Amino acid sequence: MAHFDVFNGDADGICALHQLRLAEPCPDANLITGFKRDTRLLDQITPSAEDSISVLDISLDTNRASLERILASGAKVLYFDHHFAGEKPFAHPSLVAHIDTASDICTSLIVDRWLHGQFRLWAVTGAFGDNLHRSAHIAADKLGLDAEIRQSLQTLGECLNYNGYGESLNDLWFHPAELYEAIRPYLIPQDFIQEAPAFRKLYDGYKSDLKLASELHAVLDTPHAAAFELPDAPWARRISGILANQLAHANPDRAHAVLTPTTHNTYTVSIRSPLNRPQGADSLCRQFPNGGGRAAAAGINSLAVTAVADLLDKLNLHFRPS
Ligand SMILES: [Mn+2]
Repeated sequence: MAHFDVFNGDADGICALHQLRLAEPCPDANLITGFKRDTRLLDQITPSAEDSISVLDISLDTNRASLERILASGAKVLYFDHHFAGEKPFAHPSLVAHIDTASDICTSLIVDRWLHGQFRLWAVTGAFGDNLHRSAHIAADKLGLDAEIRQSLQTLGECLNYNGYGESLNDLWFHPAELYEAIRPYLIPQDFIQEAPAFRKLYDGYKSDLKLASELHAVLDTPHAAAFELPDAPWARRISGILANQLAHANPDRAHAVLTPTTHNTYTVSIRSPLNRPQGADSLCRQFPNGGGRAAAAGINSLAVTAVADLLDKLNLHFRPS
């Protein structure tokens, strides 16, 4: 009888699993995770009928075929998530699913609800990591946390989230399973922050990557839109996911593009609409092959080098105030 814990390797996935395992320890669980964009994790397991699986923070829609296969084997599945779950509802007698796709909810908050707030400090951390600041503060209000603790949980959430970004596991400071295991002994995040060498390493790495990013020159720089091209380096691939958010918060009236080179001679592109006018990122990205996303945050998976000039022109026009 084996148990599998399958979780997204970002802050939300790690903090969701940690809450669940503080409530129901399962020290022998097999950990299945990956870097943040590696979300087809259920493909990796072939359980038998007596086995059980907990799944956290990966889309049911993306994993539907493997979930059907796993349930057909007779295994039991407990599923927590906030990503798109597909047009058709999914039900099976061996599946217990807690899925809520509201825009102000993340998986750590869904698990917090299920556990009646028993380990809420970790839910606050996960919500900050998923960039849900309002929801994180609402949960922090219920605990009566002061500003200093909120700030440290926000920093931890950002550091855990940052560790999930890269083109492959080689870019990361920690394999997400290793990071989860470093967190596992800690009942409260403040102790992890103060005592764990893993936190120190992550925090120092985050600060040093951010400093390198702050030295970049914009390839487009207007009052309403800016674009930055990162070099082909591990630090750049690690910081790419965070950089667009940081830029958006620092310049809330400006749209931002961050271009990250891939090993296939193309760019992955993150677009953020201006925070104060969070519309248009998706419609801009859909003008390019492999482009899509949400109104406030969208991206292009594989932009040809020859299409960069066109993207910068369109970015500038698209967000020009009318
Ligand atoms: Mn999440």
